[in-house]
Amino acid sequence: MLAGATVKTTCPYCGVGCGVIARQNDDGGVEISGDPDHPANFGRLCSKGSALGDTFSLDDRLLTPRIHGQMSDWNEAFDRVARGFSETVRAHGPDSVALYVSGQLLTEDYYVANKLMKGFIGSANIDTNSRLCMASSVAGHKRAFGSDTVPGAYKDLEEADLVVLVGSNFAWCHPVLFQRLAAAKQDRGTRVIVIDPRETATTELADMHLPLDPGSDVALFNGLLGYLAETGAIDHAFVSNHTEGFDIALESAKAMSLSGVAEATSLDPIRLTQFYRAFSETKKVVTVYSQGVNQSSVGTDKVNAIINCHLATGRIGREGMGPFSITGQPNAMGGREVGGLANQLAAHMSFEDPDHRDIVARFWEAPNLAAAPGLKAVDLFDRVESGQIKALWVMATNPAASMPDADRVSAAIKACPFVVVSDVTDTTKTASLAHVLLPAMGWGEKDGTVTNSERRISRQRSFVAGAGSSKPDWWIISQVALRMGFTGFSYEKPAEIFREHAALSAFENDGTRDFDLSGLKSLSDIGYEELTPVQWPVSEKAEQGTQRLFDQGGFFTKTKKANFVSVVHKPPASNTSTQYPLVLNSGRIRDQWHTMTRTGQSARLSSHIAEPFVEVHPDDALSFGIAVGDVVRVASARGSILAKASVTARQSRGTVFVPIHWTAPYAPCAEVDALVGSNTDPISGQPELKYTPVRIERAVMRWHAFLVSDCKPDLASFPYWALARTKSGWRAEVAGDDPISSFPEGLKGLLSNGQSAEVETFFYEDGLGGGSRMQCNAGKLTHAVFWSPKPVEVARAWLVDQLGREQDLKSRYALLAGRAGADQPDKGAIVCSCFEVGANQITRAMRDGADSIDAVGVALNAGTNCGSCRSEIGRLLVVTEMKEAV
Ligand SMILES: Nc1nc2c(c(=O)[nH]1)N[C@H]1C(S)=C(S)[C@@H](COP(=O)(O)OP(=O)(O)OC[C@H]3O[C@@H](n4cnc5c(=O)[nH]c(N)nc54)[C@H](O)[C@@H]3O)O[C@H]1N2
Ligand SMILES: Nc1nc2c(c(=O)[nH]1)N[C@H]1C(S)=C(S)[C@@H](COP(=O)(O)OP(=O)(O)OC[C@H]3O[C@@H](n4cnc5c(=O)[nH]c(N)nc54)[C@H](O)[C@@H]3O)O[C@H]1N2
Ligand code: SF4
Ligand SMILES: [Mo]
Repeated sequence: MLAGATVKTTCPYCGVGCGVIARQNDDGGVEISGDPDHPANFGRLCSKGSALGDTFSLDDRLLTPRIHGQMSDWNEAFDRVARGFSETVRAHGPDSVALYVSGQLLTEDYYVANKLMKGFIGSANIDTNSRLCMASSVAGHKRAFGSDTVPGAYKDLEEADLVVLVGSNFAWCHPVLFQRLAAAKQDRGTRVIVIDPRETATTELADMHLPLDPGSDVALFNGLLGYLAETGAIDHAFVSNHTEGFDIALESAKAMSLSGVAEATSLDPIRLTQFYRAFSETKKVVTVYSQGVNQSSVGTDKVNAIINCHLATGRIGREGMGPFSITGQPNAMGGREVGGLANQLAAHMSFEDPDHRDIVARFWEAPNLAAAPGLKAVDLFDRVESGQIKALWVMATNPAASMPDADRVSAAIKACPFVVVSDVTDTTKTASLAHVLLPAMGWGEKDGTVTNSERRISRQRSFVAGAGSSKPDWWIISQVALRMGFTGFSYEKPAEIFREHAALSAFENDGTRDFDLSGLKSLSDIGYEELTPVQWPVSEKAEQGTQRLFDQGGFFTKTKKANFVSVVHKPPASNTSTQYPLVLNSGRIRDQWHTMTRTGQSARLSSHIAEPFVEVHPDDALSFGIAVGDVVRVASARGSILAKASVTARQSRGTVFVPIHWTAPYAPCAEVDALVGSNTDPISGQPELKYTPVRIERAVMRWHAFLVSDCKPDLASFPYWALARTKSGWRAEVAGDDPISSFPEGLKGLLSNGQSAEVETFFYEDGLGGGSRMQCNAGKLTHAVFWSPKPVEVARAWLVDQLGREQDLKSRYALLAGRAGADQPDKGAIVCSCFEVGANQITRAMRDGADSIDAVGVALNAGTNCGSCRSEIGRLLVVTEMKEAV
């Protein structure tokens, strides 16, 4: 791309699928802005999207193929992979090999992977991290609609009068949609109800928050169905014309009385009735749901309990109405379209239907189409462990860290005779276990399509050359397929693959299958290049795509009617006990993405929350002897982790929350999936990632330290450490359990020996076992270490800013004390990562009269770019007002 040139593409993070414009700077960097024409975001971006330009560093990139850790080339790597897979299949049959892929692949990559495995190798042992993410929604959709169809569109969130968010931290996980909802609320007074066991940034927008007991959503929505029937809110015409099974579903819903629901959910019956009334009386309701629903041993039932209420009221596929499963990854939806899940065939066809198997086999000219569904993720890794799967290829996901029972999964991968990993980096735990490591092109380099939560297909376009010898995933898979001797993989460009995918969706379809891209099957190369975002189905009847489905019925069951599914409340698969009395919930934070391979590269994004934490209710903190800032050991029947205590009444009593992001290489001690067990939903196979019985205790640490350094410190020897990038180096939190009398022995290696005349070291000890030590080179700060027997209290954001700066005598005193002088007040923890505005600055502005989120924006710019921090600013406003009222 030439300086000044722009390319339109899409964001590689969440399932909102925002349009992005990448512009080449004169200095070789890339400037990112929101695409005003993209219908997902109309120009908006969240903090992660805005910081995409920070993630092009080659620091951690995998640049060449590696075999057993040695640099290699593509020719040798392809031979190895093709031979490894062919020989295993020959000796042990097709089911002895497996692919584990990801919603972060493009549709074209995904299509080829699925075709290779199901059509040519002849096994359906290809599953995806979407099993951990969307599988319950897929299963719930298929039970209700006969197809995996999301009926509505984003616009519905703006046209609804009530939006119910169930198990979704919308503000942090789908920030641009959250902003669209917040704007609609301001414009038309949309009511927002949040159903989540804990208070989150999302509950800031809510008119009502129902902190139900974890796992009790089926009881809540069954109660709603009963209430709708009692209050005459049923749309009898819709129910009788377009659905089946209403009476039985209603009967099982009514089996639990209102007081029974109140008991099962621990919600106040008055609040319950208020929610039910709001739902019953409001026609335009959208119910958005995500991982608090899906990641459960009753996830599929939760999905159907929600859909039942929308079918009963006929509120589906109409303006401002519908159940809305929001996807997590950028291409979770595309993966479902190509049949990336082990129990699906391509193009939304199913193994159970012999005609579908026949259609796919003829279309692909597949010699060996898999006859039955393959293994779902948890079972798949069990078979790796038991040795039945002997060759495994992992693409664009990090199962050694993100699967439940991660340590077991990791040991299983380690023991697997042949492991191939395709990734953009070699720093992940899974990559470290690969025999053959293949460098894939990443975002900005690769080219293809993705589908977002509202079925909208958009192009991801390349605008920089691939780093090193990296190649697109579709090409890597095709080359291996060709070397395994299969025909049908001579693709030269993604457009060809897309046309084939579209043609398969249209093949002998005639309106019998929801997924239909017949209108795109003859797209020219130029048409593909210029493709503008479009919602499927795209057919002759709907050339411009389809915004909504099912308002007039037309479901994809045999009878064309939707099914009510009768569901009953069941408690989660595991129980708390005296040994493990608390429930561990896990999820996301605003500025990190999964195992941090991309977002961890950005200093801006790392400034929001820089270490792993465990959120504990104050009463639980008291009974388990935990104070803010303690290092806490969280232990389950599977293992234990360490994280910093965050004590807050936003967490409900009896539950704790740990974010999923910290794993190797940023904080290996805090990998939450080391704790989570592998219970799954019996229908979808999705693991119960939100409900693990645990206990917590204060981990005895003899000292704590905070440090900033201009080079990456090696902290591997400490029991607790968390590393984060800063603008001019690194920051870290460390704790040790060895006794110390002064500067912790293990940290000494961080400071250079001071050989050079330019290096000066200065230090301070407080006589109580704490102190600080600094180093400057040529007058500029290169290292600062603070230690103390207690959690270290210093002005972290300010210290991070001092790194690399010239220090005079006066500032050195301030540095040693870890406190900014009065002339340079400490910003406090960063809230707005776009303008690097901290909590202290915001509260000061509030005391000086800024009395609204917008007024804070005027004073400090905070919240005026991407807006992702607006709910946290709102929260500070409440806290500040409360303090002032006291
Ligand atoms: N910043 C950021 N955004 C992301 C991602 C990221 O890594 N970082 N990842 C993306 C991906 S892949 C996904 S899947 C999505 C996930 O998006 P979300 O599903 O919104 O995120 P989570 O934090 O996993 O969980 C959502 C909420 O479910 C609640 N919950 C737990 N148990 C229950 C329950 O029993 N009932 C109910 N009703 N709620 C419960 C949790 O308290 C939590 O607040 O986010 C996407 N967006
Ligand atoms: N306890 C608990 N566990 C969870 C969850 C939870 O809420 N709680 N959530 C689950 C969910 S919903 C999800 S989606 C998963 C996410 O878990 P993972 O999929 O394991 O997470 P990522 O860190 O995003 O892994 C993606 C990998 O793909 C690489 N990559 C990026 N782009 C490309 C590319 O173009 N090609 C290739 N080949 N590689 C690429 C990245 O470097 C990274 O290593 O975690 C699941 N695990
Ligand atoms: S909401 Fe943020 S992370 Fe999600 S697609 Fe849009 S810019 Fe990317
Ligand atoms: Mo996900």
